[in-house]
Amino acid sequence: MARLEQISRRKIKPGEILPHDIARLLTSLSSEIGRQIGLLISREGEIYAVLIGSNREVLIPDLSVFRPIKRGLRGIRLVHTHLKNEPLSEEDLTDLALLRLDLMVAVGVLQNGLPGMIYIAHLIPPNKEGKIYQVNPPLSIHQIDSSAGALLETIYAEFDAQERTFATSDRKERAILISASLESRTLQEESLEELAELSRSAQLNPIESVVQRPKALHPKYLLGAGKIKDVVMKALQMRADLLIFNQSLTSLQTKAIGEVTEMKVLDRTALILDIFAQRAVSREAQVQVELAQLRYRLPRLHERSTSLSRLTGGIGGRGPGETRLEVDRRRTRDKIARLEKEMETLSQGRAKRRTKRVSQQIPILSIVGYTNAGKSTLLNILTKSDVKTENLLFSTLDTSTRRLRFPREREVLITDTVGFIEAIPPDLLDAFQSTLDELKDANLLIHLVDIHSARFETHIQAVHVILSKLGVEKTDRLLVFNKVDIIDPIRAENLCQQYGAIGISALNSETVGPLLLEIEKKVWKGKKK
Ligand SMILES: Nc1nc2c(ncn2[C@@H]2O[C@H](COP(=O)(O)OP(=O)(O)OP(=O)(O)O)[C@@H](O)[C@H]2O)c(=O)[nH]1
Ligand SMILES: [Mg+2]
Repeated sequence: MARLEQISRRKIKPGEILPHDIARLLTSLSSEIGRQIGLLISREGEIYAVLIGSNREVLIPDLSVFRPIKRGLRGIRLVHTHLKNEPLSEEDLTDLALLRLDLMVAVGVLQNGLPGMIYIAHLIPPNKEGKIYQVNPPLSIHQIDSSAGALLETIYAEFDAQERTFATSDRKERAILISASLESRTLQEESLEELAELSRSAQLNPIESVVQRPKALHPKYLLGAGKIKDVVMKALQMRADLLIFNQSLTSLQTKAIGEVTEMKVLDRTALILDIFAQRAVSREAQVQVELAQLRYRLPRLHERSTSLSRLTGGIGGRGPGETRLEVDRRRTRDKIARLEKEMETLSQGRAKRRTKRVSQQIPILSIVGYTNAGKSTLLNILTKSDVKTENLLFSTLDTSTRRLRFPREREVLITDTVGFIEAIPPDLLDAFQSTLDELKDANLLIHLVDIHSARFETHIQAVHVILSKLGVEKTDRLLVFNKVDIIDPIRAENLCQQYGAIGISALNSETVGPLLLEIEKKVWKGKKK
């Protein structure tokens, strides 16, 4: 024991991996007591802890006092003995990766208690091959001075350089997107592309996608346990801040995944709600979004534990509801009741406006469609307005109504509203009921489709499903294919013919002539004035 204490007071020169005399002390002691001995050594050469393990492993204490894990390396290395002079084990390498150690070193113990081979592995910065660490060829104790010292320098330099680019490149939270489902890989990948769009719309930076198609979904983590470990390693290596699942997670799953990964965990619904919370401007939109958020959280409240308290602001904790995470179910229910009342008052105003509009007997057109189809752009070009348009999902939450004049003193009201999405969260649809009720007044629905999207057919289907849910499936409809300017003109023509659609580019007023004629035909059904 005295000899151990003697070690712990030693200082190691920075850049030196392990002095010979310490190596010899470690191996002789280890062989005497028949247990592994480990040293945690800081980048500065300080011995932070001496660890005594079993004959097969040493347990590493909490290292959180060292650099935060988000930085490339933790600034500490583990040197430990291997009683059978065996190479680094799978667990050694996992520890290296999960704890972001500077180095993992095993010193083999020979039968006579002298040092055998030295096994060294280290992490490597993110690379195309997705390699996480490098296991070096074993060295003898005599080789360790010359080659090994330089190794540390190189590793530090590489990671420091990388850190500088990370620090300056972007401050958006970095997300790993995950899909685990029994659906085909292709379908999952396509759907993940939309999740990437959603996360960009939420001001996040999607940096990586993980797809798994297991035989059966893991009840606790959705992903298999091995895959979860891969995800954590990837997340650490790529400095990800959060995981976003494309599938709905139960409250227990969110909690379990949060605990094993020590990361923020969101599912698609939470992400969509977050985008809505960021975008809501009018009081009505704010109330609707908050209602949806509270209803989503209500069944999850009893599960609140460390995984949720780790949501320190930022995504998922944003929006008008964030402090509400603190309140219990009853208070949440009270709040829901209060908001529902407020919503009622707000909808009364809306209802009055609606009645007035309907009584004016001006035909009403509604532009409906998948989010980002170009609905607001179309409204703008038809009515020379300036509703905000953006290449982001869900840029519009509030309904706008404008007058559109036709020749012969005819006019219609045309409205643009919130976009639709596949598998729209039911809480959201419920909450937006009063906004979407306006669709019931429409004499004609213009179903606008972004024909440039590879998934336009899925989009069309999703819109049909939602229109039926809203009970307006019987309203007259015009199918309009938008963004024909960015696809091959022949393909555009063929698709329009195949689907009986009108092709336009909402960016170019010269292309909307046929649409206007068709609207006139449909609305006035050949009535002459
Ligand atoms: N190339 C091209 N881009 C278009 C066309 N129409 C709209 N866009 C672009 O598509 C993006 C989305 O347009 P918006 O009008 O905001 O779409 P939206 O349907 O209102 O979307 P949400 O309100 O988010 O549901 C914007 O970047 C537009 O500039 C078009 O005909 N051609
Ligand atoms: Mg819009």
